[in-house]
Amino acid sequence: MRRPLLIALAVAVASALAPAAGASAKTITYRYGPIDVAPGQNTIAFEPNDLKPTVPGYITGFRPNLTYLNGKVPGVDVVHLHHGVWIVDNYPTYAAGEEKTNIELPPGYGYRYDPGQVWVMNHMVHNLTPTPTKVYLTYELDFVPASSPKARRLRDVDTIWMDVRYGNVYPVFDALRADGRDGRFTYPDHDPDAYADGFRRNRWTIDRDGTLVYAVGHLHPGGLWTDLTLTRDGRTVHLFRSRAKYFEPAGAVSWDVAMTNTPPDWRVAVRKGDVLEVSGTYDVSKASWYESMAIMPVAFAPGDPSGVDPFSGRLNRRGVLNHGHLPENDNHGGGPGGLPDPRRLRSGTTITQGAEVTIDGFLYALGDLSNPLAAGRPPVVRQGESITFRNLDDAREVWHTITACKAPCNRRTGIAYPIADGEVDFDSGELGTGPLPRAAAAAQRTTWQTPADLSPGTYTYFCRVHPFMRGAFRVVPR
Ligand SMILES: [Cu+2]
Repeated sequence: MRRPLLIALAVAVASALAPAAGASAKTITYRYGPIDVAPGQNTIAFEPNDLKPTVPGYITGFRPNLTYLNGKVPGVDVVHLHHGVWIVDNYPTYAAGEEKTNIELPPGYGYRYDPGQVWVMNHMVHNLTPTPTKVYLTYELDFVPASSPKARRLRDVDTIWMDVRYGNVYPVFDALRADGRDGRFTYPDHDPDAYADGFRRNRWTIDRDGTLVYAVGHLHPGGLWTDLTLTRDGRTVHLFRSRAKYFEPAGAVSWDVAMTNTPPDWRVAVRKGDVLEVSGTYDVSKASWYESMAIMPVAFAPGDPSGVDPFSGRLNRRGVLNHGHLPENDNHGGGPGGLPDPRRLRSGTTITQGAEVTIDGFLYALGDLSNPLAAGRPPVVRQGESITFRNLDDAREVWHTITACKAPCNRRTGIAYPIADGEVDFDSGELGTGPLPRAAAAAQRTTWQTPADLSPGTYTYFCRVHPFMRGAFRVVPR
């Protein structure tokens, strides 16, 4: 039932470095790394991972985190685990994003583990600052060795990786204010081009009878929920909505969030031929969200007859909050900062058509709000013309964006500020190049032109990758 990942993975022979598991259930903690995090890093890595149990058994729980070398958890506004996926024999099996969801299978189930499995660590650690650092990716496994009496009472589960962009190394979509309905945007429903190639990436056809026992969603800031449905003989039933619970005071705008997972008694009887489908819904009333995700791994117990028929039985659909507020999400930002209001700055250089503004050393060459000199004044462009931005930091594999944010866009950086809430939406994508899949987040170009149809006014922007980077430009009448 496992679908191969549509990417080539470097396969390495795993050697056992992990502590041996004893005869009874236990918790094992692994520290993967240290990972060298370059200034501004936002790259995707696939690396062999030997940090796994040495004996066969079952994994019943999985809790990921990110720490500095001294064990301290970094602030999410400084360095964060954009995602970590534990790929087992070429199939994504355990995963975490910045919301740090824990997997806790209901009693009686376990992911079957064998030391012969080839594990690959797919991680994307994002450094939001120009300062290099080192981190560990940590994970705690609840492990039941096969030799333990408890193991005999466990049923096997497999992961069904439900993802609205399944098969993409970097499975993202944009949730834009302009595409929403009443402030909400659902992917794929609200994007007519979502599956223009005919591949319904958000669907999976069940290939054996069994029972679904656990599911939890993964979203990015702005995300509200993921939905899982099942279709049989033309009838569709809703199975579960994994909701984002925001601790963030400003609402659905940051990583200060936890998802709900299925309740412990959620058991869905499925038959061969049933079609599962996932979607993700974002709040686009406050901002546009670029490079968003909607993923919902499901634990499936093949052959398990204990589920209830989702069409006729009583299914408990009430979600359980996966965890509480995390202290590393405390810097919300948005307070008064030291930057000027660019609307009050004198005009800078007039850009003639074709001239470029470079980005070098995390600085916009013209109009950077942190630059107190004349070059910090907003460059000027005539209505109908464009400014071309070029990212020179690409040479160091640092990628930047020019993303509209509401003026003055000069307040203190935090996990909830700034956001893509400009008067008019514009976004350059991550300006950069590089080898795939490592550089999949990069737009594979280093330049971008401002829209030529902007009305006169001062436009403020930030870098989505490094939100402390702020800038402005000015459009004047012809
Ligand atoms: Cu940047």
